[in-house]
Amino acid sequence: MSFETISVVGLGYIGLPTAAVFAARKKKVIGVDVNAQAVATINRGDIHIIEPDLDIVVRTAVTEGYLRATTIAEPADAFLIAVPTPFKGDHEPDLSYIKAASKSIAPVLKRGDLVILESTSPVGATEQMSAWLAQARPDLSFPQTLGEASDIRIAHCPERVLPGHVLRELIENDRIIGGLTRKCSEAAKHLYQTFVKGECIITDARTAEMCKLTENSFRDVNIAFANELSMICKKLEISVWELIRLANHHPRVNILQPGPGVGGHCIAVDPWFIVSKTPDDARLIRTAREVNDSKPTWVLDQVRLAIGKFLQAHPSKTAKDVTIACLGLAFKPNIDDLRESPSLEIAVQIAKNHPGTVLAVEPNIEQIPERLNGLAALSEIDNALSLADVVVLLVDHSPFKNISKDQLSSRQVIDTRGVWA
Ligand code: SAJ
Repeated sequence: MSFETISVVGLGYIGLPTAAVFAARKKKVIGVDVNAQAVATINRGDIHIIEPDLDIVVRTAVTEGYLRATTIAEPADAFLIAVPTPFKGDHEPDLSYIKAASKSIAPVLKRGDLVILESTSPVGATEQMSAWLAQARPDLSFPQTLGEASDIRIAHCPERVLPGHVLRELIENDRIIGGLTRKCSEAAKHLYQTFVKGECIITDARTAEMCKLTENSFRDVNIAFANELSMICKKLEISVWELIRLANHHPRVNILQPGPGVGGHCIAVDPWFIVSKTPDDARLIRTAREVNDSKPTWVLDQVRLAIGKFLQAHPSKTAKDVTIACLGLAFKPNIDDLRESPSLEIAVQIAKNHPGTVLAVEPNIEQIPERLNGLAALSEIDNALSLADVVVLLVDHSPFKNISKDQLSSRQVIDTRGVWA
């Protein structure tokens, strides 16, 4: 079993780093993406996404000739599919990108090839992908019909890396590998051992699919618990930050931190893949999603209350005279990633509804996001604080931790992250 040429389909936040680490192990890597601009960028040795150190690894891989990108699939010994799996309609998983990726590689598949689905997927998606491939290539045999003797090997190996730490986690994390047969799993394990230093653990495809969904649902449920506590504590006039700190002194309690809601592409999406398959049973998982999704609305209520309090203390002023500073727009601390960010959503809603000035502070970006353009101004921390009557802290970026009590005094402060608690 040898994999000399590896094709990675989908060159985004997971596919590109994965392609780059294979290339760094001197494998010939063909990256495939439908985005011609991204392909051109990569072939120049540049990157189109933001991830620490990825630019250096990609540049080296391209310059040394190990990584090349293209819009049309080419023959390879192994194919890794790392395309998005968003949801559509009422939180139903959208597998259309996996279907399109399967169609794109089917014509170049040959006997002995390995196809791995890396995209986070609902249970059954790997079997579905295999069925799509079989449909497109009736001349080849697949595990669902020929088992261990099949021409093509199929496995699911979910990515589990943390944005911002992708290159380290890709190498160090353990991998769960679920083949449609044992031989499929063994082949995939052999491939990942090219660069993975963590353990490569074999299971079946459905368990591997569910494992990834379970990890992110576990985190979502735990964040929902913290978020629910924050709303309860507000009513009971208790500091949730102190409460959690104290409760976590118990040797078997480890509560996560409340925030303005759950953002990003993963934790706010994946639990729905469990709910949509088993709606009657996944009650806690669904409720956790609803609790976390409702948190931005709760924060907006707190902002309204704070404006009210400010106006009560300044009877000569109207809402038009109130300046609000929103601190942080990213979906989590110390990154510039605004995708599915509850903080950005809250800032947009404030800016749309507040008749006075709204200042957005986001130290990790240089341009006001499109959704805030014309509604709010991007401002430096000190400037925003000197002008603000109401301060809404939305992300615990490191620079916000240095803000002094003086800079906040006589302002209404909503600290959704407990930075100044
Ligand atoms: N958050 C809180 N409170 C907390 C922790 C997180 O409100 O105590 C919020 C964050 O602010 C953010 C959201 O949750 O808005 C998600 O952030 P995160 O750091 O928990 O996770 P992601 O989405 O960046 O990455 C997750 C990781 N999964 C787990 O930790 C179980 C990562 O390992 C996965 O690879 C990734 O999802 C993925 O791609 O699925």
